[in-house]
Amino acid sequence: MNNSFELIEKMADEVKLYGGINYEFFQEDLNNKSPDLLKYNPVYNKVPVLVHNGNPISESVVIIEYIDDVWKGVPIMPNDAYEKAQARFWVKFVVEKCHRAIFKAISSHGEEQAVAEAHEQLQFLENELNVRGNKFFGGDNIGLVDICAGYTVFWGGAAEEAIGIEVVVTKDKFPKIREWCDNCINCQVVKDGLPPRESLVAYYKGWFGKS
Ligand SMILES: N[C@@H](CCC(=O)N[C@@H](CS)C(=O)NCC(=O)O)C(=O)O
Repeated sequence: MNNSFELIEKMADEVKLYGGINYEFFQEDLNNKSPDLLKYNPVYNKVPVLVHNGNPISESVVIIEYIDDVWKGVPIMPNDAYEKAQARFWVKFVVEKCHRAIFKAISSHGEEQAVAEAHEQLQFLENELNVRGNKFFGGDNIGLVDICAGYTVFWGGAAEEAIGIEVVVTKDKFPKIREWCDNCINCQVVKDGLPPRESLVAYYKGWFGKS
């Protein structure tokens, strides 16, 4: 592993899935980016970046797939080619549609139209989880879609709590999503990698001006 910059918080969970892999975590100050971040991710200048054997790898999903390719211990991707394609499809959907819509609904403090748009996207996810009927998206073990849905599963809920609304992932409207969120949050490797919920809620209170 290299010197002053490596894995960001998101990646800690993923790496921990493989328990026993040695890694160093470097917290990046995004208001004062380190020379290493600019060197390792010159295209986007963003975290996360994984540096392995001196080689930088950027973009969360690319990093997760790389980890899955290199450390075979606990598979994150399905073996079957069609299931793998499905996992990639739903990751793209969750990141590009759900996360954006949820963020818009929360940052508008629950504005009606924004919430309706978020609900529209989440309904697709609810239906898919219902059809699959698994503990995690792909089966009994946490996988790519569960990991990439972190914002929906954990961060979004903390942000809602910070501004005192419960509009997006409600039990009444989306019971399957709620159950899935709870399964993910209660998974030990996720618990170990997450920051304390109170500190996240406080962070969002500051961000949304409700402190
Ligand atoms: N598509 C990227 C997004 C990464 C991203 O947005 N990182 C944020 C922090 S969560 C960042 O580094 N922001 C700093 C900036 O935009 O200057 C990924 O999935 O890795």
